[in-house]
Amino acid sequence: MMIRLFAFLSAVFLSPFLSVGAFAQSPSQPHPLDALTKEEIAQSVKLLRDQKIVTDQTRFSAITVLEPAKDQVLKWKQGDALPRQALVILRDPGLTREAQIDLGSGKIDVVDKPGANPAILDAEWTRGRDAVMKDPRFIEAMKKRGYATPDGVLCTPNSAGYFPSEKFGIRRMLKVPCYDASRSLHPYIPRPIEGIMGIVDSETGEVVNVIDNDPFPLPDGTKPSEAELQAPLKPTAVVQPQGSNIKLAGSEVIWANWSMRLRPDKRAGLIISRVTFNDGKQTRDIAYQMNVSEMFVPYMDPDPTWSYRTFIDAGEFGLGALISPLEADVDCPAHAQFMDMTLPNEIGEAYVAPRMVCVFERVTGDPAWRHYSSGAGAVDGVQQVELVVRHIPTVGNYDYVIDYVFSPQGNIMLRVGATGFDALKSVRATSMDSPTAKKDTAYGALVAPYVVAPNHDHYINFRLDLDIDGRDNTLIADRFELKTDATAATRKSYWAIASEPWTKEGALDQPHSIHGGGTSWRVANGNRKNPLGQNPSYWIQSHGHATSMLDPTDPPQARAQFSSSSLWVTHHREGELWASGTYTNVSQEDTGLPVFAKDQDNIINQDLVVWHTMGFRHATRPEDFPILPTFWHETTLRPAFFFDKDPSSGFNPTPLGEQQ
Ligand SMILES: [Cu+2]
Repeated sequence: MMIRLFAFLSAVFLSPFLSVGAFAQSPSQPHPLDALTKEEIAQSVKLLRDQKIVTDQTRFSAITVLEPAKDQVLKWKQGDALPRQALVILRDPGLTREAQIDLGSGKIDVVDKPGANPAILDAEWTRGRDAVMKDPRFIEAMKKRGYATPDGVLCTPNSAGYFPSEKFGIRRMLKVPCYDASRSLHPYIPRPIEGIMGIVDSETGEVVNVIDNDPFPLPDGTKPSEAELQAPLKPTAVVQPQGSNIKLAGSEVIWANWSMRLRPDKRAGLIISRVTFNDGKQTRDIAYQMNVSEMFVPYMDPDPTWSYRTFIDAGEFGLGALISPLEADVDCPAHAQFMDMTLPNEIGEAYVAPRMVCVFERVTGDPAWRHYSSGAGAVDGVQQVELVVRHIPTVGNYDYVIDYVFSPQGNIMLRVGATGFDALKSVRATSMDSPTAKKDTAYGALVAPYVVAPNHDHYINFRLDLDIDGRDNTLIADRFELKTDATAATRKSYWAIASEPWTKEGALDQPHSIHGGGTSWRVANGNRKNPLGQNPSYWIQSHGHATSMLDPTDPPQARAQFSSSSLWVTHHREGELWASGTYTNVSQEDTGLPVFAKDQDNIINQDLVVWHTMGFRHATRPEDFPILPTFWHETTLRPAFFFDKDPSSGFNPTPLGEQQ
C-alpha cells in the first residue's frame, strides 16, 4: 500500500489568516551546545569585572559559549551535569585578549593575542564616521561637490581590507564612502557621492587621509511612478488544517524523522548542531554541526575608492550581529514559528534579537514522487513537503536569506538567496551611447541612468562537521570514467564510477559537481553497512559554484584563500571554526583553512570536517535595480547507501517469502 505520509499540507488561495507562533530559548531543557543565557552572559561579565580583568573602557567583541570537547558532548545525557564555559574576546586600545571562563568554578584564563584584530566595534564605526565628517579636508572636498556643509550627507564606514603598500600594519582602519540621501535612487537607496573617501583609524579617530578625485555633480533623485508598479497578484498561502508537525523544545527542533539543535551566534548567525535522522529503527547521526563560517565579497573595480571593497563579512562584522527581524508573509510564511534569541553586545550586556530565526513547513508544489500507471489509468504519488530553518543577516546593502532545508527523503539543502540591493556607483553615463559609457562600465553594468553596479563575487563558506553514522568517516571521490570498446559491434562508449578515498587534508582541486562528468564527493562510514552491504554515505552535491579568480598574491585573496576551492576537508580539531581564521578584520592572510590543512593529516577513517564554499560571480544587470530579486544558490547533502530504500516511501523491499 502506498503511504501518503507527507500530504498533510495543502496549498490554497486565500487571504492572510494564521497567527504567528513565537518562542524564546527555553532555559528548562538546557544542552551543552546551547548559547549562553542572559544570566550566563551577565555572570561572565561580572566575573571579569570582579577579578579586575576588564575596565569600563574594555569592549567585549564576543561573549560566547565555549563548547565542551566533542567527546564530552557526545557522551552527555539529559540529567548529567551541564559543563558550561564562556569564551570572551576583549579589546582595549592596542590589545586583544581571550578569556576562557569556567562558569561553574569562576576560574578565568586570559591570554593576550598580539596583532589580532576582532570584528569592528559599534563604537569604532561611529567614531570613524564622525571623525571623517569633521575633517577639514573632507569638508573642503564636499564643498567642491556642492555641499556647503556635510549636513544631509550620509557616510557609512566600511572595513578597510589590508594592502601592504598602505603601511597601516595592524591598525584598525576603516574606509568611509558617502551618499546623498536627498537625491535617493529609491526610498532607501541614497545616491553615492563618488571620488571621495575618508581613511580613518577607528581606534584613535585619526583621519589618515581623505581621497578627493574627480568631483562631478550628481543628478536629482528618482522614484518609481505609480504607472510602473505592477498590480499585485491575488494572495497565495499555505494552510495547516490539523496544525504544525514541528515540535520545539528549548533549542531542539523535531520534524518528521529529523531532529537538530539551533543556537544563535554573533559571528556565524545560526549554528545547527546534532542533526540526526530516525530511520524507524534507530536515530542516526548525520551532522554534528553546520554553519556559515565566513563570507568573502570582493568587488572588481580598480577605482581607489572601490578597489579596497573586499569584505570578509562574518569576521569583520558578524552575521548574527547584523541579523534582521523576520516579517511574516514576507520573509517567512504566516504559519512559521519565529524564534527570539539572546545575543551579547559589546558593552557586556545581553539583548534579545526578536524574530531572528523562523522554522516552517512548506509544500513545494512538486511531486515527492509520482507514477502514471497506464494499466490503472491513474497517477499515484504524494506531494513534497519540507522543513525550512531560515535567518537573514543584512550586511550593508545585501540581505542574505540563509536556509537549511530538510526533506523526508533525507536530503539537507543549503540555500543562500542574495537580495537587498547591489552596491552602486554614480557615473556620468545615462546610456551606453554616452561618451563616458565604455569607461564607466569597464567593471560593471549600467543599471539606470547615472548608475553602475560594479561586478563582484560572493563566497559563502559552510563549515560542515558531518558525522555519517558516527565520527569515523572517509571522503570518497566518485569519479565518472569513460569506458570504451572500439571493437564492439554496437555501443562503443559508457561511463562507470571509480571510487577512491581522498587521503589528505586540504583543498580539493577537482571539480566536484555530479553534473557533466568529473567527480562527485561523498562522506562515507567505512565501518558500517546498510542491509544491502553498502557503506552509508552522503554526497555533497553543489551546482556549478564559482571559485575565486583573483591572483593568489593579490592581498584580498591571501586573506580569503578558502575561496580558491569549492571544497576543503580537514581533520576535526577543537577550535578550528572559521574558514578565514578567528581574526579577519584587517588580517594579512587567511589563518583558517590553509593553516588547518597545512600538515596534510591522513583523513582515512577519521573525524572529518568538510568546508564548502558556495560561490557565485555577480555580473550585474538592470534587472537587479533598484531592488535585487532574490538570487538563489544551493548545495544538497544527499544520502547515498545511507538507507536501503527511500526513507519517505514506506516501501518494504523484503521479498514476500521472507516477510515475518
Ligand atoms: Cu552581488
